[in-house]
Amino acid sequence: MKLNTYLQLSPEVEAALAQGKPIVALESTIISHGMPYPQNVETALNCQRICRENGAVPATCAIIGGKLCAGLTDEQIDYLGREGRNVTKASRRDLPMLCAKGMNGATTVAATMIIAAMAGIKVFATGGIGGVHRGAETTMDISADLEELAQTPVCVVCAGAKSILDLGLTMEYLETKGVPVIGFGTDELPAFYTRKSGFSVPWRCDTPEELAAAVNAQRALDEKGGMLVVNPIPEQYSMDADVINKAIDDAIEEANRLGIKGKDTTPFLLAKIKDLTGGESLASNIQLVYNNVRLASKVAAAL
Ligand code: PSU
Ligand code: MN
Repeated sequence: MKLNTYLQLSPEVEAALAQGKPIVALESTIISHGMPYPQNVETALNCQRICRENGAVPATCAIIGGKLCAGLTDEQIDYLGREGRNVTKASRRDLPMLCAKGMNGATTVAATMIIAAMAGIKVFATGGIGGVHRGAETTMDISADLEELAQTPVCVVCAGAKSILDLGLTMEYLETKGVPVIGFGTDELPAFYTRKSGFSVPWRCDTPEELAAAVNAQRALDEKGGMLVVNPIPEQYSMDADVINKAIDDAIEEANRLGIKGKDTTPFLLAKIKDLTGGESLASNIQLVYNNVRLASKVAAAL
């Protein structure tokens, strides 16, 4: 572990690191900006329980009082959930000022990867990653998550990316940046709410052990560089493609009409899609996160 005055490990995470126990990092923007209260807090606490049931110690990450925290108390998770969008959504560019000012922040995939790598945590589970937004050829809206995957040694388990993004351009970007993208039990990029996107992934693994071997090989080959595991939503929770794609198109149209931009785009779209699907998308979202936490825990245990 790289010593850093801003890093703060919970006693449980610190002990797990010292004992070499499997650990899974979890993000917190999904709590504050990705889901409504109280489902966000329930989901975050269930993720921690599912981690433990699968033999891993959960390390939910956030910035609290200017410290980069790995491992939160239930009270801290409840705070992030209740405050919701009032908490700063924190990506890489926000960390210096949040630390310097002693502020709080909910960490995106990028910022959570930074904290995990600092602590020495190799596996991280979430729902969806940020990517190249539709229309990025004019807005240049490309998530810092992609740059982080290129430069920070953490294996991120997600359910693919939502088609609020341009999935084709997102895959191209990951290829350019040299990020291994591995389908779990699939040759196709899952589209978050659905198991298929029409885009193929370069690599496939069918067991957690195979994924662990890939992580170990990557660490032997390179100091830096993350990995993206795309794990399809379980069949029984996947949504009808026409229904979800219509909701996504309508949400994007409204975002454009209201002039929503930058870091507000993803949270706006997520909330709008939930409203438009009458909550069905939230139920799917929660289940796919649990599915990713289960897989990440098994990978961490197999390392
Ligand atoms: N996509 C989702 N759910 C989420 C996010 C993305 O389906 O909660 C969050 C994650 O924290 C991700 C962040 O890292 O949004 C990306 O935001 P941006 O596109 O502004 O980088
Ligand atoms: Mn953006």
